[in-house]
Amino acid sequence: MVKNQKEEVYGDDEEDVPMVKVLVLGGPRTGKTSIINRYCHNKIPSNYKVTVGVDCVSKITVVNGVKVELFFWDISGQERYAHMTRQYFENAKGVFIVFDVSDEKTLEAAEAWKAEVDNCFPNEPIPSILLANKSDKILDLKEVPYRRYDQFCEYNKIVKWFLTSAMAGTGLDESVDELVKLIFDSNADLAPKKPVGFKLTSAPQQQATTETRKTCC
Ligand SMILES: Nc1nc2c(ncn2[C@@H]2O[C@H](COP(=O)(O)OP(=O)(O)OP(=O)(O)O)[C@@H](O)[C@H]2O)c(=O)[nH]1
Ligand SMILES: [Mg+2]
Repeated sequence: MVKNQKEEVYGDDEEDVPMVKVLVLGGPRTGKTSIINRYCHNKIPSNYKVTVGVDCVSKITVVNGVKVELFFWDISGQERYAHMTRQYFENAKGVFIVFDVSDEKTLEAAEAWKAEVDNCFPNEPIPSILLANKSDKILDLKEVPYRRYDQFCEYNKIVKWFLTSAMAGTGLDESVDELVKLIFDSNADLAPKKPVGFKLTSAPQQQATTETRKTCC
């Protein structure tokens, strides 16, 4: 028999769900599109298909018990689209900067992208996290220069970095959770509100905590 149980409801009303724009930036072929597709659709990366300009994918998820709709803006790393992509920075609340941990040269592009973000938001820095992607290509994780990436983040005013693999699906939930928490910390209007009440639900929980939707803000 399925018993009823109490569950705290935070922003359960569809209208209460905060919408949060997250930029995903970095050099070409570092895995930005793959990360988004893996996180939002659990799709395993396959052949490279360049992102033409920008794309946007959204997903509703729950962080700290709060429902939030994340809009991932996938910005092409190709220089040839640079003239059109910067305008999409507006109203972003958080940033992922991606590099390929198996090709350290891509850190240079990561630094340049972070500088672009800083130019765009000179007065109110927005939370930024570095994703060291393609970690599945590293045979021995002891080879990862942890200290160097810490210093890179410190120097470029990036809060934290995570090892991720769109291929293996690792590090993605953790990095998204962390970014959303940082966004809540720096945006009082988005931060979790007090519970509005209680709702009777069936146990065990059968509802998925995430939904996906492809649309733009
Ligand atoms: N091994 C491995 N390959 C990956 C991973 N993530 C992405 N790739 C591969 O890397 C290539 C580039 O991935 P994309 O996600 O298209 O790269 P992107 O950063 O969006 O590239 P642009 O759109 O040109 O800016 C593809 O062939 C992916 O299959 C990963 O975590 N591990
Ligand atoms: Mg892409």
